[in-house]
Amino acid sequence: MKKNRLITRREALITGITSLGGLMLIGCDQPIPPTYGNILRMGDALTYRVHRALLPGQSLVKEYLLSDISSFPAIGTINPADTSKYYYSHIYDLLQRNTFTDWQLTIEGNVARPGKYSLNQLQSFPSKTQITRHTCEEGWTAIAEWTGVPLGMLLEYVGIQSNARFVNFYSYDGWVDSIDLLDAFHPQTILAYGMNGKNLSIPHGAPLRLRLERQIGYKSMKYLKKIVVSDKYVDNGDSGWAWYAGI
Ligand SMILES: Nc1nc2c(c(=O)[nH]1)N[C@H]1C(S)=C(S)[C@@H](COP(=O)(O)O)O[C@H]1N2
Ligand SMILES: [Mo]
Repeated sequence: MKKNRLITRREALITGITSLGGLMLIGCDQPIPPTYGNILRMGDALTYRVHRALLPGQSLVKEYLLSDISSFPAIGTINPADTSKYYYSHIYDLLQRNTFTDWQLTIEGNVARPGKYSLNQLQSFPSKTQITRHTCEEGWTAIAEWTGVPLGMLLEYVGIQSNARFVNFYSYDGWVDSIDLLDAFHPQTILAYGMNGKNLSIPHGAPLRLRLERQIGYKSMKYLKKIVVSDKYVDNGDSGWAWYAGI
């Protein structure tokens, strides 16, 4: 893989995006994921390279028809306000009691306009609706319609800075995870507040979750609390789940 071919693809990807700095592949003959060198993350390097090198950066996942929508189980945390669980969040409990009127997404880090954004504010951005297939690492898949704000649009709005390389996510049930800017600016990467034409329900991550359509289900974080744009990535530790899990 030669530099000029990667750059050509990258230029194609960033058409229309002005402030994408620090994409990690620039200047590398072989793309490597940031988890490279961690023995428990060895699988990342292979899948990441294959996806990044063989597929065009902006390839889209298939979108389905309304008639394809299936039943959809809720997996992992299904309510951070459950007092019997180790991940119980008192703040989430209060927010939920008030139907998330006081909920705000914190956005900070390498952005010109850090701040807190209410659901109303996020819903005032142009929205994107997509019907996609979710694939869980446990072996099931399901199809749903998701509506939300494209993450790339939000990052543009808050003024992502040129030293940014990753978007780090924090949830009310204590999850931390991150994605690179290629995935963050992918047109199907959205922060979803709607599912199948209704407000996102609590089991599915209310009031806001990530939909990261080109990676496996656990990367689509539910119950979003905070986003930190950074030149560093946060990781969920050695959970045994790959950081990069392309599908
Ligand atoms: N915050 C948070 N996000 C999460 C999870 C979770 O437990 N907590 N589970 C993940 C897993 S493994 C999957 S398959 C999907 C499930 O989404 P669903 O509950 O809407 O089916 O959410 C992912 N995001
Ligand atoms: Mo999953």
